[in-house]
Amino acid sequence: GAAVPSEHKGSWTSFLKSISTFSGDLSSMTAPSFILSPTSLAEFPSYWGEPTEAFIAISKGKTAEDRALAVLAWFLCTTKGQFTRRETQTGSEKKPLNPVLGETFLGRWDTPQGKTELIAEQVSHHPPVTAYFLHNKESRVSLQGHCGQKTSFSGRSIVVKQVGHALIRLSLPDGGIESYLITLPRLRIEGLWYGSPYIELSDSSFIQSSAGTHIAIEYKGKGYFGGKSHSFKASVAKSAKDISSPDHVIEGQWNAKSSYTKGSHSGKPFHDATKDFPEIAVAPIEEQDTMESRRIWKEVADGIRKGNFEAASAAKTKLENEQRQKRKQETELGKPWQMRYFTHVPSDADYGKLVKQFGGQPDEEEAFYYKGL
Ligand code: HCR
Repeated sequence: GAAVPSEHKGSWTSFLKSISTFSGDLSSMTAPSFILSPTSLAEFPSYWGEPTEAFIAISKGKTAEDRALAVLAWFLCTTKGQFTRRETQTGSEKKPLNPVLGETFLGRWDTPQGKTELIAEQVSHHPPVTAYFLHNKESRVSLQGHCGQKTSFSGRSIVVKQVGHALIRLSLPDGGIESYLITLPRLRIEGLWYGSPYIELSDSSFIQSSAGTHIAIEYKGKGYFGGKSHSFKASVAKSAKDISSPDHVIEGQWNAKSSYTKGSHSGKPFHDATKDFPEIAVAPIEEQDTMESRRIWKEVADGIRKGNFEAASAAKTKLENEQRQKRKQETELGKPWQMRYFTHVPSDADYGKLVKQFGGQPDEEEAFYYKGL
């Protein structure tokens, strides 16, 4: 990776010092300008939709196991964008813009199988929480979820716990609904001391189907499972209690390729994320609503892109003041801000049921349900 440019060495060192004693909300942290991204965190849910064909293919599975494997293949395909896109595009992970309350990100992918639509809304500012809904009507598959982050510092890296979960819902031809709980992996931001941060995944995450199928995914970096970075091992079993003798094991690199290493398909390829997936199509900024992400951040983003950090910072200060003003007014009028597209559910029953099926820790019971259906 690129080393810290000499003119930035001082600011990077003091940034590292400040994060080493920091715990909580990374978004509130002032980072040196060369590490700033012109993209708002509100756009990140679009990574879930980029492997559009794999998302739609979930509905094509004939058996519950086929569908669970399709959910896993789609999930793995999304991780490449989620955790490596900024690094592959710019040489290092970057600090995204912290969305304002009520900021939205809307877009779609058009494919021969119909339109796949994304609706994302920033439902909390401090700490940042983004709620999202992705759906393809024709194939009757949807994804609903939310994500916040808890960060801490450990040794040489920042550890980010993703707070939230995602649920796939699929209408079956017989009228029933199958759901899949997707828990979110833990991230480590590495490479900080070299000034070129990148993401590695650690520990494990799970996919639990309402039909019983349980998938446990273990993540390892360089030096484990075959030595490569971004490695994983997924075990697929009929139910959580059978996970120690899985029907399938799949191993490989989540950002690239994997194959079956145990079970009836052993030796066959599994997922392939080596080609680039199509990015979301978004309305031109002039046609966007005033709360849409790229419209809100236009001046700040232009400043960052052109390296005019004074302009970016002035535009950001203006935006922050406007936001403070809005919140103050709402308090004075006794009219608190309301979500536009989502409803807050303090304890999500679907989540509770699926967590119980695999004996997971029900620590993120809240959910945000899309209002539009
Ligand atoms: C941790 C992170 C902000 C959150 C990003 C999340 C967790 C958001 C939800 C997506 O579905 C998945 C996802 C992917 C990103 O990899 C992750 C970001 C990576 C870095 C960023 C920090 C706030 C930036 C800190 C500044 C650094 C570069 C030192």
